[in-house]
Amino acid sequence: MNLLIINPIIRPNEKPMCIPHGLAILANIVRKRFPDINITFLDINGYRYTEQQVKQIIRTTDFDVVFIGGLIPVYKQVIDLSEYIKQVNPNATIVAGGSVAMSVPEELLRHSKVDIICMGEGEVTGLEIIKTLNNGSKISDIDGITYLKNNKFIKTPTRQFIKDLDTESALPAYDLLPMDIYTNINVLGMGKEIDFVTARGCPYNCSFCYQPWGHKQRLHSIEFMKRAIRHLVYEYDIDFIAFMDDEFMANIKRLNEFLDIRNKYFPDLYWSGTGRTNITVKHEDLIKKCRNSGCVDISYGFESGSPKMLKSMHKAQTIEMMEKTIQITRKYGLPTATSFIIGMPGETKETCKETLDFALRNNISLASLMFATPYPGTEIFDFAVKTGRITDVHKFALSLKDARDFVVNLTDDFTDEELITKRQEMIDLSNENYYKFITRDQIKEKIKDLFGPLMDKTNFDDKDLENRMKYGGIGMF
Ligand code: B12
Ligand code: SF4
Repeated sequence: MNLLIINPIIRPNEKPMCIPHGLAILANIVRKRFPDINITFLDINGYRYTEQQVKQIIRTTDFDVVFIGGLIPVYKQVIDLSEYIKQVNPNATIVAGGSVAMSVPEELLRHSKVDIICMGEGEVTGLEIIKTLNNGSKISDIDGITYLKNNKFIKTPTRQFIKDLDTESALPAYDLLPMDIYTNINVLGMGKEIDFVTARGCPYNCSFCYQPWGHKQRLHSIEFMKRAIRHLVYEYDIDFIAFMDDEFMANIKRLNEFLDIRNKYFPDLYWSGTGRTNITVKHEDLIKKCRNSGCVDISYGFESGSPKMLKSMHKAQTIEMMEKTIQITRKYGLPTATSFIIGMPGETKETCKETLDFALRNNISLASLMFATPYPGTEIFDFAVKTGRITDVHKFALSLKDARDFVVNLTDDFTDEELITKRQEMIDLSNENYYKFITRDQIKEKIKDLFGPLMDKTNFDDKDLENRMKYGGIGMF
């Protein structure tokens, strides 16, 4: 059997930034379990192939099964690619997974030539699909999938989450990816950098977040992390890892263990992670330890400066926690990488003013102010459907891009134009204030201080600095 795995383009206007973890993990698992299967990994995102190049590769590749996946903004690409694949090879079976498929399964099946959707984690389901297609047995026996039969949706029983990520999942098949491209990003960190995911599931329940992996966090063990980091450092010369977990800091014990192995075995490794204010305010000692253990950035979803909005998002965080987090962050010379949302249900001019006042009071930038976007599978998506703001899910999915792009107005207090103008005004006013307190040279000094000797290895220039400041993250202190 020949398997073609396709990774569509994410954020076409930026350099490819993130490893396609889901698809590359599946590639590794399939080849371990079925060594005879010939795998072609078509990484459109990594190589940024043109449409013509993609078509040519598809035409000239032998395949019986196609695995395709990604985030919801690749919805249109999945539809278009599936059409083309079936033109070239009508007998191929197309299997889609990831949030683009499992958050809108019925729409995708109806509007594309996708045959099967994997409704959850792909490690076990993906293998079962391959096995079933290989030996010609019935797909109806596979748990965790959805498909169309005689124009009716069939949803097989839900598959349980895998229990042990270490043994039931795997590292991505890095050797099938253009690692030179992925490790030369220079947006998140410095030197040769890569992103990595060490957990699934999140204990929280924010109304704008799509959380298919449940509320119990499942973690890779520290031994797995050690092996993975060793592989990345020795095989790919990695200097910097961005931990993209939903909540990298949620498990204090594992975080401590990670800091210990970093200091013992990888003292030259720099890293960034995702944090949460309720944890930071209780564990200042840990933030200090992070800073002394190669951490250059802990990013926080602040979301709003209005207590009312925080409550309605179920953020489980208070304004006091956010302010204390900024103090702690500054105390240890870390950047104030905080993201905000404008336009949630219930947002008013008054709540926007509270957010702006929060930013001005704390001298932070609102560079990462996103539009509330009801991604399918979230609580605010249900709200948008219920209130008639989304009437055609397929059309809506086609329109989805980045959360910096406005798609639908969830407020009653703003017109679309007012909301778009308000966002820009808040970004501009907060930046105007922020740059009164810090100069570009001071920012550069702080970055130098964070990255130490790694700075000398890279060509850090003004363009690089501008880019980092524009998108928030490492560049705002
Ligand atoms: C890293 C990341 C990114 C990266 C890109 C990742 C990539 N693949 O290239 C970047 C930073 C670019 C990004 C951007 C965005 N992201 Co993002 N991102 C993530 C994050 C944190 C990790 C993704 C990951 O690697 N997971 C680990 C792997 C192992 O999981 P997986 O990909 O889902 O794969 C598993 C299964 O889904 C399945 N599977 C996947 N594909 C396939 C295919 C087949 C055939 C099969 C059988 C199975 C299968 O098997 C895999 C193993 O179990 C997730 C949150 C999360 N925890 O997943 C959000 C997440 C995917 N992102 C999300 C969103 C909303 C966005 C943005 C739209 C947000 C924004 N601010 O604009 C943008 C998209 C911008 C754009 N224009 O496209 C949402 C998705 C919502 C949705 N309904 O699609 C998530 C779930 C965050 C959240 N909790 O809300 N993101
Ligand atoms: S936004 Fe972050 S904390 Fe909230 S549910 Fe999603 S992953 Fe968890």
